[in-house]
Amino acid sequence: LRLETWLRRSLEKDEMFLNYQPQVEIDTGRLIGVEALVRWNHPELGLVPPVRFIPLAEDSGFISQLGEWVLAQACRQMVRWEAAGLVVPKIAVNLSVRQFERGTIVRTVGDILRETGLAPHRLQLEVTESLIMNTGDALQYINGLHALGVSLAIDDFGTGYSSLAYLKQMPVQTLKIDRSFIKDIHEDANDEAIAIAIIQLGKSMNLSVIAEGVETDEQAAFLLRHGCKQAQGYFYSRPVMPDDLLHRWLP
Ligand code: G
Ligand code: G
Ligand code: MN
Ligand code: NA
Repeated sequence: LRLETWLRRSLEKDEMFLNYQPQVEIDTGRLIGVEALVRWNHPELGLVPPVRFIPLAEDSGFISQLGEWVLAQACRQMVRWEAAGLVVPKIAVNLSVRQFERGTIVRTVGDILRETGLAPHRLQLEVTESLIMNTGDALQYINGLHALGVSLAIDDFGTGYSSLAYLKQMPVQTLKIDRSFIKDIHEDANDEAIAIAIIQLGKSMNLSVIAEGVETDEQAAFLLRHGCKQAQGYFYSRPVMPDDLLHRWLP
């Protein structure tokens, strides 16, 4: 497949880059972190969306290389922002199930933290419910990552099928409410009920909860009213280039 051949060469050709989307504390608007999101700028195709190339990278195994590159790049960027006077409290990086299956994820993350000098508590790894439920040794790897001092978030929470009993054993710190529940939160009573249930679950399990895909003031106000203190979405900022983040958030 042509796209796959191109994808394999994308890193050496320097075609991949990261965007960063702010995560904010709703009531103060304070920057609490960023999520790193990979972008592929292909010379002929232009910007190829991640929904097209991430699954391809996962199927071909290239995701291991790409995932390591993303992690290292994200950690290096944190160090660069700090050198420029902007302390971003934490950076969230998405992990794919295939990066777990190789069994080397704990060592890889440890190596990257050492090489880049980023303090482990400033890195958050995002995993999905399906990654946790479908990886045989998920608990072992998650414990290993936790022991490194990084934090873990469950991405797209509510869309998968995680057993709450299983979740309870995991050293996870954050639930990310999937943006599909936020989108129509004012029109759809089920979405509203689900969002409230996730916020309550987070509270009772002592986890922080962040809402994804917040696009309006009304959505943010709703979340705050129901006890969700953190949000991410176009209402605050799209994913941006590192310098844009610097200029917008430098104190
Ligand atoms: O970035 P976008 O705005 O389009 O993201 C689309 C999807 O691609 C999301 O599900 C996101 O989690 C995923 N994605 C973006 N960057 C990465 C990455 O670095 N690694 C993995 N595994 N997924 C990513
Ligand atoms: O699956 P994951 O949550 O990692 O994916 C993040 C994806 O959500 C990225 O594609 C990002 O560009 C997108 N995104 C972030 N904020 C918003 C938003 O407010 N609205 C919509 N529609 N998408 C968003
Ligand atoms: Mn994510
Ligand atoms: Na998500």
